[in-house]
Amino acid sequence: ELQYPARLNAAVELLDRQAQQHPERVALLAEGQRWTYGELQARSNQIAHVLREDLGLVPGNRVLLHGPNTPMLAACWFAILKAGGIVVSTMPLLRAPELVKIIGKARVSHALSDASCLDTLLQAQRDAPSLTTLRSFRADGGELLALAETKPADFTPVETASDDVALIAFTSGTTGQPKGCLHFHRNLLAICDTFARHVLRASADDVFIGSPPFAFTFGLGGLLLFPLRIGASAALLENGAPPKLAEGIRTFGATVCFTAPTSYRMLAALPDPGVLRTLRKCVSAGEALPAATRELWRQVTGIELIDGIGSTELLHIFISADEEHARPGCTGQAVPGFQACVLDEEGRPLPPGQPGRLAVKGPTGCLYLDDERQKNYVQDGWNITGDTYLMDEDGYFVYQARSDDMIISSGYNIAAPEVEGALLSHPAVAECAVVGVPDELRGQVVKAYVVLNESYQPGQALTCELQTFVKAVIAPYKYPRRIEYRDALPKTATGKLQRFLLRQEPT
Ligand code: 3SK
Repeated sequence: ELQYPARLNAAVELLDRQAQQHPERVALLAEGQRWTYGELQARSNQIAHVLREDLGLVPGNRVLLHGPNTPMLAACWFAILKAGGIVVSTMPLLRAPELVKIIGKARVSHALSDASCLDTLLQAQRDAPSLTTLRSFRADGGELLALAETKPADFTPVETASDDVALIAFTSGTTGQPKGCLHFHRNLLAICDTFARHVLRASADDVFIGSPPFAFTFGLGGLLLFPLRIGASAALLENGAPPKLAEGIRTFGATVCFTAPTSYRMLAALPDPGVLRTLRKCVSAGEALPAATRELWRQVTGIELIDGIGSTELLHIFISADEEHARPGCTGQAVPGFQACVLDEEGRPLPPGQPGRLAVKGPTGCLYLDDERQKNYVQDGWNITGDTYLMDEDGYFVYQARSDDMIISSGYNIAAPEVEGALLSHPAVAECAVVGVPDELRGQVVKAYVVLNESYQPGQALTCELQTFVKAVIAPYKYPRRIEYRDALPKTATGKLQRFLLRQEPT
């Protein structure tokens, strides 16, 4: 079991300890920037001074952080914790009405924003009376940096308790209603000391890179907390779309990558996969990993993907398998430190092989900010993640669907991701989403929304071909009776498919 001292400030553990041991080591890289641990520590100390002395922050205040992944955003992140504040992280692409909801719900008093998305935040501030104090920053200037540069490079961090709240991470999940997940200082260390330590097993020589913003906790762990915990480096990208990610991997010689399955598919299709040659560990999460994507990545790079499932509620990955223990079609086993099981509707454990509700316990857990959905998520001490899984005899968990993505057609249970996986293994299909739509005869039928690869044309002939193909890959009753072609699919800011939006469309 993980033990942390009662008094603990995660910024001290993650940044100051490393900076003390090796101030000259590179902590963060970005386009035209290279920050050592010493520099990151000094800048975060200066910003902590600004927060306390100029912006009137008192411990417990909630500070909204807004911007793409940059070294300055990272410095602000640690400055807030050092000053005793609580980080309220927001996705850079959010619109003003979404920010207004978050500011109101989290009672945000201060905000620090990258200049590139300041306008949206200023627009939100007009309808967000709690937000009184806002400063912007850029890598090479901005009002925050101008103030910070007048401050000393040392700061005495607030002695927070290990179970003081450090972070409020918002999730829109796949349903569209944002929930604020509270995380303690100790949670920020716990994810480093479970998944990262036991499954990822990176080293101080590694260079981390990836696409998710810090506001998605998959990115926060993978691109900030995990590398800093072990004194490694992180290359930060403002735009993590596959072409930029590939460029970043090449420029920074990245060795550890965190991104989603779709992105791995697109990287694998690059004309010159040689740019990926420095990679040695690749983590996939955020969406179920189709077996075809695992296979493709192995063929192109020789690397076995480390698949994982996590949640914003539990902060990071709780089921996974390292390269040696990976099994195609399985997410993995409970990460050391976590327990996982499959429960029936009454909360009774199901025997191996039977699909049911995934339940997880561990050093992190769901604590929603003022939300009645808390009682659905935590039942009898178990976190009910909303995923349908089965566990095999060896304790490997096999993903079936999000619980609300199970399609019941003519009495058959059909998992949407399985049909998606089959479609994705056809060369015409770039992306797809499968939902159940009402049907008089069968209750529901399987409908697929398909985005085609460039050289393919939609039409009846292709529809028949795809249907026949799926019937040959998985049990024929699961084939999509309806197929609609789209240019793009609806996704959350973190890249998760919003199947609920497709379900809401008239059929
Ligand atoms: O979606 C996931 O699987 C995930 C993974 C790590 C951290 C957070 C999330 C939501």
